[in-house]
Amino acid sequence: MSADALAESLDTAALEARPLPGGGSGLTVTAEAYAVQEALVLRRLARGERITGVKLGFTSAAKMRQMGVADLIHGRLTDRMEIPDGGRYDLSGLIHPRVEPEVAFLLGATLRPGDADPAAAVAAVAPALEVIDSRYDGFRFSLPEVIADNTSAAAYAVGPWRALGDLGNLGVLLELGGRPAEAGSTAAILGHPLRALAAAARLAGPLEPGTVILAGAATAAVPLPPGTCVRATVAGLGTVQFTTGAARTTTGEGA
Ligand code: OOG
Ligand code: MG
Repeated sequence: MSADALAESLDTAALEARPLPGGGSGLTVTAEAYAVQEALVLRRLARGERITGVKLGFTSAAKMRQMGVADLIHGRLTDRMEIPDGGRYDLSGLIHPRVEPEVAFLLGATLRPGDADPAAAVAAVAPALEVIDSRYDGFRFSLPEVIADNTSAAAYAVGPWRALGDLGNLGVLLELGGRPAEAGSTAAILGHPLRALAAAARLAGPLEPGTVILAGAATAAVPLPPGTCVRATVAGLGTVQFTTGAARTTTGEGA
């Protein structure tokens, strides 16, 4: 299948909340997978969406273990994916959403591949939540397939921005309905979240001022239930939260 045809099938799977079988794409080459991702993102832009940032995936051992892959990947974020901090997020159009706690960077200057001091381009940092919703049945996919699927990106929320301080080893807590679901440390993100910044520059740069960069989940992702307050706290950085609305009405999930 051509990149455009694969992008169309992933786009339709997302729009209709009907997953595709993983392993069926025939994709094996990373560069081809990114070409599909680009075609998929272009379809969103053609619908009037605007790129807001970049996300990294599989920057922590917890995520690599959970998903059975071992390579850094990157995807694009758009304005349609934004959930306001403290807001409500409707699950009805989703397949099998999961949520994970992250750290977000906001660029104040252009970040270029190979920049000696990527932190110098950072205007602010914040706790973040990412919602992922693989367009493949049961979240089962090859690495090229998840790249093509814009790295499972579905939505994200960012807490209050604050000046960049030492992010090396901050406690990370994910709570669902007031109960702890996952706990970890920012050190799980490539050993230090600033490494994710350098990786974003290398893989997706140059990145313009105003770009949001999600550094990748510090813990495994957990299923996102309806009618629940979801909160991530990063010690010293603060808290971000949203409340989920209705679940989808049709079933599309695999075993
Ligand atoms: C892919 C997305 C990975 C992260 O933070 O590691 C990711 C997936 O797990 O389906 O966003
Ligand atoms: Mg993520």
